[in-house]
Amino acid sequence: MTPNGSAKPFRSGYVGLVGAPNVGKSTLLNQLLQEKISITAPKPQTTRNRIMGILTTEDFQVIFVDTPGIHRARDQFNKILVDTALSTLSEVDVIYFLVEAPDADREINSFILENLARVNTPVFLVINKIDLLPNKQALLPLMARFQSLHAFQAFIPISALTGDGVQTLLDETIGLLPEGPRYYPEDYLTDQPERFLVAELIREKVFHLLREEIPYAVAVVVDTFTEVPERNRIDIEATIHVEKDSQKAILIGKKGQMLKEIGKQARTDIEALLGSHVFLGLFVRVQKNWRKDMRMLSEFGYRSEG
Ligand SMILES: Nc1nc2c(ncn2[C@@H]2O[C@H](COP(=O)(O)OP(=O)(O)OP(=O)(O)O)[C@@H](O)[C@H]2O)c(=O)[nH]1
Ligand SMILES: [Mg+2]
Repeated sequence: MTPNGSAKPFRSGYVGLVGAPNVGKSTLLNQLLQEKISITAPKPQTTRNRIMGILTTEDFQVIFVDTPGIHRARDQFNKILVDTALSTLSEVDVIYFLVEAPDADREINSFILENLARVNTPVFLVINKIDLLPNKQALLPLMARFQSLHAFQAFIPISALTGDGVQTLLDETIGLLPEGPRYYPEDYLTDQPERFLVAELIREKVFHLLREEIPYAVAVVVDTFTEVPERNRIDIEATIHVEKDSQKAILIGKKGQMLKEIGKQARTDIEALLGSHVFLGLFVRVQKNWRKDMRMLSEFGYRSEG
């Protein structure tokens, strides 16, 4: 018997979301799931881990895998991010290669295409951010160019932000999934533990509120997570690690204003995620050059999965 109890075969499989930084991979994951699983920001290299979002219905289960943006990595830390994304390609049933409609011809795309050519997996060219196109006619030459570069399964224009085209993308995807089991219980949304999601929401606020190098120098770790059922509250303490004293000063801000704002915005999102009141205590710590320290990288949850 299939998990849906009918003669119709249950389909399941993995879909990898890859592309250059900032093209909207995480926004698309959240749109597909109608939940905020993966953090987003108008800056490159927001996502640092492989993040699964699980969509289950009576007839199928799709496990979408969000990945860090693929770019020319110049240091060890960024190489780990790119490896995490590239290793996903060989482990999924379907690939979404995302480009942004207003700026599709990014130099890095040729490198991504080289890697797509190595796997025998159907690839959708997902042309995102079509809400920014004043004239949809611009899609035609874009598709013609990409058509000559890879044997894509299909071209699907979407707006991950508004949801336009996303149902079509999903429908086309299900048709390609193999018959298979339900890998995760039906109420599972992600494989990530709550602590990770909480740390990510704090990191997202740093991306939104601070400029230049600060978001890149930040790693967030949840130190304690304590449920206080009699008060219907969860007490969370988290540390924001930075690389230099000067960054710590900026993160805390004048009279602690910046840290307070990060905490306020993060708490709103964390309460929505956990469905509970939250007490959030934030600490800032200098961990000199953590991005160059393999031990710290691994402690903060960044490791090459390649
Ligand atoms: N106008 C518009 N903006 C979008 C759309 N999709 C994503 N964005 C915006 O583009 C920016 C980057 O989105 P992300 O989802 O963080 O991009 P990403 O590809 O996950 O980026 P990295 O994790 O850094 O690789 C954010 O400011 C999003 O709000 C879209 O369809 N239309
Ligand atoms: Mg992302």
